[in-house]
Amino acid sequence: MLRGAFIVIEGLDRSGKSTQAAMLVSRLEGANVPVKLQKFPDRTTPIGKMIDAYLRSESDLDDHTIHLLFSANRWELAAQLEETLKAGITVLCDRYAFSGIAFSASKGLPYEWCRAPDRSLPAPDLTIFLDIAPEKAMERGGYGDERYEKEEMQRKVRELFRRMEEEITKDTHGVVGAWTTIDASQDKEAVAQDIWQVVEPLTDGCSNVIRRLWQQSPIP
Ligand code: Z5A
Ligand code: MG
Repeated sequence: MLRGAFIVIEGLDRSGKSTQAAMLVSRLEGANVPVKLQKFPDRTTPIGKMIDAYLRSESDLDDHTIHLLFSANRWELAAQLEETLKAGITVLCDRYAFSGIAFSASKGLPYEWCRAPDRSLPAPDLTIFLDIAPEKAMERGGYGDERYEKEEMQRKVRELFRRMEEEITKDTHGVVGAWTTIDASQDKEAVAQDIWQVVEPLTDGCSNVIRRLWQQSPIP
């Protein structure tokens, strides 16, 4: 039996990640592809609750500490994610390690330091980056009250996502899987159509072993 595909949706705030993730789940289910949606941060776990309190400014944490908590939140769900893939179920993640790097590095933490804790996590087969200008994203009801939801921060985050895209395309850092950038300023249906074009080839499942993020050797 083929394993499920591991697909990640990334992007700036208000780029439509959650909207597109929900639309993609419906489309996959309609095509009889078993799929599990996983959101990061997963605010339901004990670590996720600490992250939630931080994002809502109910607690204050050192920048390094919150970065490691975001990564720990992925690690605590990594084994379950792998099991799901091996059971033949496609996993769709709404944000993943790339958000972790982009947001923490935009606060001034060293890029390589930010990347380190996520090394060896399951690597996605495909990352879909929803690209939108921060000023355009703001028109979608404006940013909310959480930390990071500021135009200047979003601008820096976009630059960091672009750096990752460049490195991944050149394969500078080893395994990351495929990366595709989609214009998220289009209407919802047009974005969904662009996403389906890159996802459809993965709907039969994957025969290759699950790789590890930023590492050359595969998971045994
Ligand atoms: N963070 C981090 O620092 N480190 C990490 O490791 C991780 C995350 C994983 C919370 O994340 C914060 O955590 C986030 C990054 C940081 N901080 N910021 N910024 P989150 O994922 O929980 O954040 P969120 O609150 O869910 O953000 P976003 O708002 O995710 O937006 P979205 O999911 O991309 O957008 P949406 O909810 O689908 O759509 C937003 C609105 O636009 C909504 O009214 C839609 O109806 C509308 N929309 C959607 N698509 C369209 C189109 N195509 N046209 C017009 N309007 C649209
Ligand atoms: Mg969202």
